[in-house]
Amino acid sequence: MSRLVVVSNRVPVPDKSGAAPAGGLAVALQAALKERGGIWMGWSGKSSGEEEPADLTILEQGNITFALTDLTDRDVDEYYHGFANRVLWPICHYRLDLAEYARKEMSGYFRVNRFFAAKLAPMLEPDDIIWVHDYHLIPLATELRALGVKNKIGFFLHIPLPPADVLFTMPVHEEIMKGLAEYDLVGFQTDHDFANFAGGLVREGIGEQLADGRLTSFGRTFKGGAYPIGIETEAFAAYARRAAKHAMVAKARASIEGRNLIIGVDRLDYSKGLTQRIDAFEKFVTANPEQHNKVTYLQVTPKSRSEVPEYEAMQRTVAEQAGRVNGALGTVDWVPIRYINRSVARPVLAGLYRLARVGLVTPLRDGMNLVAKEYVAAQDPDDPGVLVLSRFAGAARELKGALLVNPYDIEGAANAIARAIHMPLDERKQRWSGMMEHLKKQTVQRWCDDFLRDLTA
Ligand code: ADQ
Repeated sequence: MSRLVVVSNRVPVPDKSGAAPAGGLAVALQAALKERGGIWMGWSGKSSGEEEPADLTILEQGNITFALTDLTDRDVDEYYHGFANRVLWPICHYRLDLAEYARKEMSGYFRVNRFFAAKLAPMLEPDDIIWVHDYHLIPLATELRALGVKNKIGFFLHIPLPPADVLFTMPVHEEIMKGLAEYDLVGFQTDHDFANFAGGLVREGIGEQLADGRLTSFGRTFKGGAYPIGIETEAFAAYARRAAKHAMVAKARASIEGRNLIIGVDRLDYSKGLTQRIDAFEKFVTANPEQHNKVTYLQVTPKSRSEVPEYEAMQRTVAEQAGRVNGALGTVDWVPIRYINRSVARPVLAGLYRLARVGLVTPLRDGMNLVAKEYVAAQDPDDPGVLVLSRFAGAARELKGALLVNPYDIEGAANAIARAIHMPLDERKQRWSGMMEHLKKQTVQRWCDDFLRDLTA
């Protein structure tokens, strides 16, 4: 079996005991690496200041080599904070208004990809299979090919791919499309994202789809398709079953005092629709006065990317909004919204999901959204909660038992919360069991196997 080489911006390095870090993606990819042996390469998260970074840091763990590189301050600024997070992220989440193009950041992005390729190429063996992850590294195959690498290279995009009219507002869109065409397999979260990619090639007259489904563009013929990412369903469900014993979960249960719990769990990011979600919750409470003091909305939101100005501003906006709603609706014995800015261990998270009658997952746009899947997996089969899910999350293509909402439609979302709170047990069970069956089949392991099978075929 060929070795596997995974490349991603950040690398989940195992701790000293060898345990994989929490998170299904890390677990699944490490399992694939363990089976085949191989390398996981990426940025260490550290800066080397102004100096060119020294050699790669190499950590060996059984048959897996973790290879980490530092980046200079300028690289971090231009490649990571700059082009990846202030151009590609907003554009791919349909936020043209937030994209900031600076020539130097674009060139920094391509420069760092060239640097990654130069570090990786000497470690490769001729029949290694290379799997590149996410929007930070789109041009990596181009750079590896330029160095003479002939291996099979696959790419998976974890975030959405917008239609041509949005994507092509980006000045370097042609390099990005060409970059994707250098792979042997390009995977997306949903059929919509794949259709946007294939459609974009055709629309611009730079490619076409062949009768067998493959694509041709920029002189290359390659495969593409939808590979919806999953979670470790059984493991997550087991966490949730055991979670009641967890002190923190028991405390949470006691503190909601028999009220219905509504839960939201998201990184602090404008794509997650937090302000619209708080508006919808407020609308739900004001339109249903009998719910006063009967519900608690817990929003668990660790800060992310605080170095990017939009994120810093959002931290203030969301906190102020939650405070305002609590001030307006709360009483001496009831705080309607609990807003927490911290990470929670996975077993605790599973327990909180299970306590919640409603899972509110209402991103304005999301590649997949694993929280939606985790919420479903964590439910008690005898008394499952209801998932209220944005139609603009990739997960909406799969989770047919959810109440689908348009997160921009505040009244519609408020009505869905009310419907979820009042939903009879039979309907809750029926909606939940179909979704759970699906999640037991479409696990993160299956995602990994399907992608690697198609890449190596
Ligand atoms: P994200 O945008 O990070 O991922 P998501 O898919 O929801 O979004 O994954 C977040 C993960 O972080 C979940 O596993 C969740 O449990 C965890 N998490 C969130 N808040 C947490 C908290 N407070 N404490 C602990 N854990 C927390 C990107 C794309 C998604 C895509 C994934 C995977 O934006 O669309 O689903 O990659 O491909």
